[in-house]
Amino acid sequence: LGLAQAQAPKLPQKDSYKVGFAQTENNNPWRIAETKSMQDVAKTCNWNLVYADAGGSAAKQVADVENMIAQKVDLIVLAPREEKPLIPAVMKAKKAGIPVILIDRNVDQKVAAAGRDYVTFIGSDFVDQGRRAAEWLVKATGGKGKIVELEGTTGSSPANNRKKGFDDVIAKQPGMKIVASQSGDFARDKGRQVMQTLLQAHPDVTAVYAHNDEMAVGAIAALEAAGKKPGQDVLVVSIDGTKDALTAIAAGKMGATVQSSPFFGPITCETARKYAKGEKIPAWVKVEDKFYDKSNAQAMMADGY
Ligand code: GYE
Repeated sequence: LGLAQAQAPKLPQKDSYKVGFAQTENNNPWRIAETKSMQDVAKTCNWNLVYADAGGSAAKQVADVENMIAQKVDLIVLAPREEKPLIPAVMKAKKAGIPVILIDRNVDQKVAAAGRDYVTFIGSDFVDQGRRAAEWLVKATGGKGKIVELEGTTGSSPANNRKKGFDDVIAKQPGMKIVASQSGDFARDKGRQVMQTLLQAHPDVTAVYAHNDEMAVGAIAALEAAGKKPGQDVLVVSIDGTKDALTAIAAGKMGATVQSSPFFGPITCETARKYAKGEKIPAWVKVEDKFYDKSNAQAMMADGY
């Protein structure tokens, strides 16, 4: 029985690295922008990138990481689809002496720890994103409304925490109620379908909070198909900052979106370099996010992807 290593594996200083990037899925604008950011930085950071797309399957993503371990990469950059199922993959990499940097989504903090099992988590404050979305809605409605919440991928850190941040703010509003909260798996057409179904049970809904822009855009389509005017009859707020969302805000169909940047390439390169030099890396490298509403969506269109 070997003693568990107290610290995450080190990254030696080298001119170039073989880096595995285990992506969750690559079928929407946010993921495509993130993948491109990693591929672009691979050139300037001297990375030979081993890329794998899990296609929306945690089991496939675990196998992808195992493959990278077998290929003896120097570093694994992992965007863990869900909080719990990816932990065994993180532990296997640790056992093989390969450092892991988590980007964009986190793993369960009750089981795995930054600095001990993986180097760090680079990403947004999802609780705060949910809070900011709720605060916008409270202000826009004067604290009134029946809300449908479209949740992200079940068991993922952004879905868990975006729900927490939003629900906590709404719970303090006596005039507001979340009438339904259901997963749309962060996907546009799923969001549309779930919204269509929920509208039948709750035709009097006055607001939609979607955990990402893809589901918000899907919900807008469902609202329009049901003869509602999104942005007027039903306010829509979400998270990400995609081009489609900024366009919907400028057109008055969507109220606001909290940014969640997908551009992890440069910050991941910088963090890996610092780690190789032996610098102390914080447990959480926090990404700061902007906020888009009617006042700036048109002007900030170039931020979109
Ligand atoms: O908001 C969503 C994507 O993990 C932060 O995942 C990311 C989220 C992002 O599918 O659009």
